Amino acid sequence: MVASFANKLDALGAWRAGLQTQIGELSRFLFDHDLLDEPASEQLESLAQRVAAEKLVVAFVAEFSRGKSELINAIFFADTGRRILPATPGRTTMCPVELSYDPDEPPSLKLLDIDTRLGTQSLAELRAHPSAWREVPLNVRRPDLLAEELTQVTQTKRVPVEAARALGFWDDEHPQDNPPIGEDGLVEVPAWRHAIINYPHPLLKRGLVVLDTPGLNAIGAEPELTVSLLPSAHATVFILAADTGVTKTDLAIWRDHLCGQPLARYVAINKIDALADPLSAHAEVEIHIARQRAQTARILEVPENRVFPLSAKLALAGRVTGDADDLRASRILDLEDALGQQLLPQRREVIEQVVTDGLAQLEAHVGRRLADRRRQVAEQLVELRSLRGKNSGMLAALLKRAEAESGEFEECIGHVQAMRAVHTRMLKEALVSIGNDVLREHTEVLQDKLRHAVLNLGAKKAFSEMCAALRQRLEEAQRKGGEIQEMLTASFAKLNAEYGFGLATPKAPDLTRFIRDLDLIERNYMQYLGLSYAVRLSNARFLEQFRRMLVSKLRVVFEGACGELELWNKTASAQIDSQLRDRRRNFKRRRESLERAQGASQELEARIYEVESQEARLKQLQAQLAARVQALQAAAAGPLPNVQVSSVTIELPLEAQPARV
Ligand SMILES: Nc1nc2c(ncn2[C@@H]2O[C@H](COP(=O)(O)OP(=O)(O)OP(=O)(O)O)[C@@H](O)[C@H]2O)c(=O)[nH]1
Ligand SMILES: [Mg+2]
Repeated sequence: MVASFANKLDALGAWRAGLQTQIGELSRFLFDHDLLDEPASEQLESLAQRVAAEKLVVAFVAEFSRGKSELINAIFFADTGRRILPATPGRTTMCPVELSYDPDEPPSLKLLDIDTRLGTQSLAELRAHPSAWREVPLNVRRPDLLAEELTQVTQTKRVPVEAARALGFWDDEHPQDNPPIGEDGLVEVPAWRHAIINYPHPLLKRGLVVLDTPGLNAIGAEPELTVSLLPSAHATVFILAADTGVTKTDLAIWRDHLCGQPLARYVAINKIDALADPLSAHAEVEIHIARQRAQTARILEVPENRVFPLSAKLALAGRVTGDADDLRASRILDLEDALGQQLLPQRREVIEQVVTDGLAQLEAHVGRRLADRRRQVAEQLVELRSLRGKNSGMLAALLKRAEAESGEFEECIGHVQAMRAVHTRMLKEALVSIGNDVLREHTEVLQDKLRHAVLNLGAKKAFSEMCAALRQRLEEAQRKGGEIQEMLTASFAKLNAEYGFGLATPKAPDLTRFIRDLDLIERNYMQYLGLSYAVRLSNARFLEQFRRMLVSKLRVVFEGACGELELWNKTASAQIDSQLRDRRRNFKRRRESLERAQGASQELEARIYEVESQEARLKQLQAQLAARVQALQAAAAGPLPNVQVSSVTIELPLEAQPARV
């Protein structure tokens, strides 16, 4: 059988877990051999974090009732033996639902009250405040209770029109989209703004995040969903229904939210089972499906091989009851295969690059330390061997010389301190150009311009001007990093020549990754500044939320760039500390050797033997390090392991449940 998406994702997860184990082992190895200094430890930690944090976000987007929740149930939750996410006719999922797994927290459903929209805090900010969420523990061992608990994502409440307007669910300009007013004078609005399900599914454990969305064209859709969550998803599955075709509202959602996105887009034409007709031959239905597929591809302007006619209902039923015919007829494997074959290799490449870059940095840093230690030991050996056969007068003279040299060496401290002062000042200047204040300043200017733009005509221009200015700041920081590198190269050359250091400047810091991230944010946010959003942007609260969302996105980029620059500098200057320590230790050893050699000649031989074995050990250590780095690199570049389908099951024992869909 062709491996399903779940199966492939599991393989990616297993591969990543393997990388994490190897990173942990490498860290222990360095620690055991006194090579895990602060920069090395930070480099490894950041590598481990990036490998672990690489999430794969797949969003399911569609008009209401197209079968998003049912499709998620069929792909991810069939092994619970029942329907887990509520999927019923009509509007069901009332707020965006994020399914993910954080092992530090118990399985739970977290719900954010819709009234938080009245404040200015963005969803990203509220995520950091656990008290803002209502937390419901989840019964993961009892699928029936679990499904019951999850029905809360469908909750609504009735409020006066005024409250609905304040929450963004009532728009006087588009009365046709407003919810009907009941006899009590109230209208129905969602009870929650966002839901997060923390669920120990093997795939979620391995970094998959699934985003189920409520029908998107509904007015009052969470702004953060449209400007932040969807654009940052790695893939979206857009769902149509075979019995309705591409409707006007489907098309509006596609154009407003998915068209032009630089992400992987898949289109599912769901509910093909509904086309079965006792009066038509099977072949006729097939022709109809093929025609609909071609038409959909043409209307949405996507390649036909990205359009998948399927039946989520048959797929779920087939998987739950084990009916292979139903599963085959559902055609769900075609979509799962495409997701697995196109999406996962992409994610894998990103992680491989992270590992390659991280290892290159680490190897350069640790390799330099080891090479320097070897050089020291070699010099010591030359000196010790030259002592053979020397009389005590000569030894005393050598001892005196060693002491004098040690004194001269200590004079380097003044130079090192002077260089440090310059270095600190330059680094501070580089960091200031991409600090938080700069970000705040620029976004406030943007907000001001947006507020005053007539019908937001100048919004796009103001936004792209801000992005250009921020890009310049990053480029400036990059240039300043280059200047620091030049300064360090000159100072290191001087210290090496005058005091016998073996300092080498690491390769200049590279901030292009952050410039690329900024470009992506620019592309994603740009579409929300067009005329169709003008009305919403003229609302002060929406504008403030927009700014906060933007700032939190930009902050990640700028803080990342600051962190990279700081780590680079730390790595460069940590060399001095470790070499100072090594040099001092060496002088001390030299003195001890000479004192010992003054005693008996066996002592000198014992010392030579000791240093020789030290040299052999260092050589061995270098080889071991190279082998470990190579193994990790090979693992990162290697094929994904073969994982059996059976591993994609819930690990917690489920109580026997009758199969029920
Ligand atoms: N016949 C048929 N019905 C389906 C299929 N998939 C979903 N449905 C039905 O369509 C209805 C809506 O499905 P949901 O999964 O709730 O749709 P949704 O897109 O999540 O809708 P909202 O949550 O309201 O945005 C339910 O009654 C499902 O049983 C399918 O493949 N075939
Ligand atoms: Mg739903």
